[in-house]
Amino acid sequence: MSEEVNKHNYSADSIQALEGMEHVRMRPSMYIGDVGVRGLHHLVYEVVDNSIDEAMGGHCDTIGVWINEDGSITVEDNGRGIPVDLHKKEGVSALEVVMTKIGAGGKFDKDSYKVSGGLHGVGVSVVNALSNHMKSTVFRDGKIYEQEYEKGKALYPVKQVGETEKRGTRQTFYPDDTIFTQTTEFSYDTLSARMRELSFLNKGITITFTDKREKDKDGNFVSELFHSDEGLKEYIRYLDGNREPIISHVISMDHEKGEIPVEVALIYNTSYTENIFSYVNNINTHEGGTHLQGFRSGLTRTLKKYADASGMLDKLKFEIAGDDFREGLTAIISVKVAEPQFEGQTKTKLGNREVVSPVSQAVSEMLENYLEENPNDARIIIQKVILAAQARHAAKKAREMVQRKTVMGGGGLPGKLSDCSEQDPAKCEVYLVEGDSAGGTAKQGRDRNFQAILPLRGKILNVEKAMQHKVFENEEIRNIFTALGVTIGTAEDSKALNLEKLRYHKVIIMCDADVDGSHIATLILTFFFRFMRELIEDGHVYIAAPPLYLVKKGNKKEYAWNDVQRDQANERMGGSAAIQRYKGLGEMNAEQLWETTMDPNFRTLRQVTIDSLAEADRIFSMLMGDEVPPRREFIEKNAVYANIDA
Ligand code: 0RA
Repeated sequence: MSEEVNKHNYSADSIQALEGMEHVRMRPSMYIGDVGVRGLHHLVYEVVDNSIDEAMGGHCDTIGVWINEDGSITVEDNGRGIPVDLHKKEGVSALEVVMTKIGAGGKFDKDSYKVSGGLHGVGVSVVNALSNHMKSTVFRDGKIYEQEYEKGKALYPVKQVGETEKRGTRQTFYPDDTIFTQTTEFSYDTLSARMRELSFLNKGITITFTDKREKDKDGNFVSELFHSDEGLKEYIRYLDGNREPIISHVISMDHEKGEIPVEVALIYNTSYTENIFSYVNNINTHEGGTHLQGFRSGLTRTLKKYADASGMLDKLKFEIAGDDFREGLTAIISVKVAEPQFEGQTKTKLGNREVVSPVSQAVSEMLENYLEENPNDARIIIQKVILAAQARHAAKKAREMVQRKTVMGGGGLPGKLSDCSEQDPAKCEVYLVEGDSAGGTAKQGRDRNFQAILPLRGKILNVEKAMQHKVFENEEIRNIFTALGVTIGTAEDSKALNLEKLRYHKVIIMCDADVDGSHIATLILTFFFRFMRELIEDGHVYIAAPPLYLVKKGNKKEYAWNDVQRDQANERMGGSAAIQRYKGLGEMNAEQLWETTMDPNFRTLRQVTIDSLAEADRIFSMLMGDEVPPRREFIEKNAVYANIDA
């Protein structure tokens, strides 16, 4: 670090910088989306993004990420090291500018893809502002430099603390618990999924991820190494590992050299679902946008042309629609855009028009080559498309039946629904209850002012395995649509969801606390994930948590949700209490069910959230299999405990 910096009026300079930083602390959600679990993990992504940029610039190949023993996070790369020399305009080191000035970003290089929308790319200074403590270590020019911060404020000017052969940057931070009031605990699974995703999206980089809070049975820290040489091609194999491919290869291409770097990979499988994941600058664009549009048009145009020329469509009595080309398709599109315009409700829709045609052309070229070289696979794909078109005709009729009943109220509400009296959807909840008998208990136990009950008969249809028209013909599923007031399909998009008339803002799945119950809950979740995803994304879906035990002695009784609670309750009662293990909701009477599972003042609801669409898709496709344990695991992993009524 240079002499000038020490001589400079150091504190005067930090004041100006602090204004922006204060704003971040005052309005954190403007910068990181929210201050819940999602926002917390976003801090890590922000720091890792900077190292990924350094790697994409060709300056480093390894990134290490640690959750430390004390719960803090460390990210280290072997890049050039953030410059520490004097930043002329600011009068302090460049490192300090990067760390303490909002918008400085650290993007000194013009050739990097900065991200102006979405949630990424807000700059590491935002992480610093939202951390109790942060420490930057730079390995550069044979020296080690260090600077520490508290709530975004530098504690001292950058100092040299030693010598080294290493190059790179290390960042360690402790999220501020006065900002992240819900939790400051990082989830291994959430971070691990993101690191895996990043390694597929940026082939060639090695990312190691280690959780030092935990050791495995051999005494080693839980750790994973992510590295992908084939990028999206490998990503597709990972995502579709539980599905059966119908063609022999993953079709892929990588146009890195163009104005707009485009990477695409796809495969067709035996399923009936369409799975397209799109990314811009490593950000999952949930709402799609121009790159997705380009992909679809390239795919449709090329396959249609091939099918027409093949004569396979000659006997078909109706037109093939865009949807038909995407049944059983799993695809990933990743583009890099210098100045992305993010639109849409969650700012995850790419708006740049100039992206459409390069993507479309790249996809066409890739497919033309593949179809030409693999005529067998080409026939298989076209046959699948024809089957999809035929099924679509059948599905359309079935869907229209749901539509008519829901929109015109023709069929009325399902007979089994016990509605509530409150009309304001924001205040209303509906319990989807496993079985008619538990449904009856819930109906007696509920507060009928705002709680509705819809009993579901046994196992609902596994939508992963069913063709679309079967889904819309299924009575239980039709009842869910009708009861919730949700309709599907518009003139432009046959799968678009209309949530405007959603009758209940809380949709609560209540099943037995056993393996069968979690299976049923998963079937319902699978249905929501495939057919009403926005309902989950908008935070409307919850899982009720019925107790496992009743601990009783004399006129004292306590409920327990796990073995520890059970033993503690027993101890409180002197150790000789009678313990009843609830085998299902049916064993509780109405009052007990209300007290434990339905009373907003007491119950615990687990809100269902989706960290990563790709990961969720992979898990649901895995659940297609007949094994129960993975289903159970899913529910436990993906339902975040949230005491939302407290
Ligand atoms: C701009 C210029 C230089 C390095 C970096 C940025 C840089 C930033 C980060 C953030 C995390 N890791 C990083 N590694 C490097 C150096 C330019 C030069 O040496 O000429």
